[in-house]
Amino acid sequence: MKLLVTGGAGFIGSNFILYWLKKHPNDKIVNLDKLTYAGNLENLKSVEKNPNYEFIHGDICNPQLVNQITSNIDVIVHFAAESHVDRSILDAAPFIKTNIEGTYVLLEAALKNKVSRFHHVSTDEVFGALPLNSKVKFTEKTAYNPRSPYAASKAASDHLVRAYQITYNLPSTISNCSNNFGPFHFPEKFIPLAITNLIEGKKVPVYGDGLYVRDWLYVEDHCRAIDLILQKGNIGETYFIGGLTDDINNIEVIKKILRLLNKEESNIEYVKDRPGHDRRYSIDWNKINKELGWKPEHDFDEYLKMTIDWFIKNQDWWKRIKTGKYLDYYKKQYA
Ligand code: NAD
Ligand code: TDX
Repeated sequence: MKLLVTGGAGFIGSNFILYWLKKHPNDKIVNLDKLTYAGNLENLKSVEKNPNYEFIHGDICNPQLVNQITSNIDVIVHFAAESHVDRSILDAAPFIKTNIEGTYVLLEAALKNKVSRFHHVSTDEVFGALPLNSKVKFTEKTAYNPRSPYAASKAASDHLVRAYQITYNLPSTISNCSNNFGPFHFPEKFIPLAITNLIEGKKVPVYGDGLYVRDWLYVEDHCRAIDLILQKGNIGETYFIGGLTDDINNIEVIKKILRLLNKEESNIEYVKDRPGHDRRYSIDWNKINKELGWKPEHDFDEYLKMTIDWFIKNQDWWKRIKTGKYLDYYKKQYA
């Protein structure tokens, strides 16, 4: 089988490529990535010489390029996106372009070249915010209610994928997952930002009251779920992928990281809240469990520790990122 992975130099895409080549060593992967600030080929050093792996530097918004690459592809796994909520609040334009137009370009090429599967990687953020102190979870039947430019652009891309499936019979599947964490996580996101700031002797910026709740999913569990959806998932279906945390808020997450790094709570710095900050996400992953037999396997505490160890061992990786334009962004965001 030959897969086109878009955004394969990003956090989840690179973890997926490493996972796939290990699990399915006879498959071929083409990685199409624009190498924006979030794309990093260092993540893929261990496979760059693998004859079954090919990297193409390019933009998913380029129809000629995408059409040409897709001509001999069986399966598309679409990760490429602008992915950081705070950046979408500073400037929504690249989110509209890549997440909406880029998905449209890929869908057209998938249709034209008759791929056997288009798998779209989406997020729980498209469903908006749940109240605190409730047991309500997002399910595959929850109505869309995106509240940030990022979430709105991902919602639009989900709608396009579904429309192409219904209107043109494009064989597609969608997964909406919760917050991933693990190796190669870009240090603008909460957990890697906290770990790397603390290692550098800096404080951790916590938005608002810090009582915001996310569902945390170890990235390898996510990759395994996509694998199952590709093997056994039903065309036209959406599957939710969630983790093992049970309503843990940002302050609790930080306190765990502080403990594991032997740091004081005085390293928490409350800063201005994110506009439109979604209070709580919680994912019901019963459908994928019942229909495909998937469940998350990586315990949060254990894999948070593993992730911290990874960041301690791979300081060159993130220290090279936390320079230049990253610092300009950091200054603007946390001014
Ligand atoms: P990321 O920001 O780490 O990586 C995105 C990758 O896409 C980068 O390599 C970037 O260079 C590439 N890219 C961006 N624009 C492109 C373009 N126009 N053409 C080609 N490549 C382009 O993102 P991530 O955290 O790995 O997220 C991957 C996907 O998973 C996204 O679609 C995101 O919405 C979704 N998702 C992420 C999470 C999470 O917790 N990180 C949770 C749910 C869903
Ligand atoms: O400095 C920070 N301080 C802080 O308190 C940052 C960067 C975040 N936060 C809070 C905001 C959220 O409540 O931490 C929580 C997690 O924030 P992010 O890491 O920015 O993730 P989130 O906004 O939840 O979105 C993530 O999960 C869903 C990914 O970035 C998205 O790509 C994915 O769709």
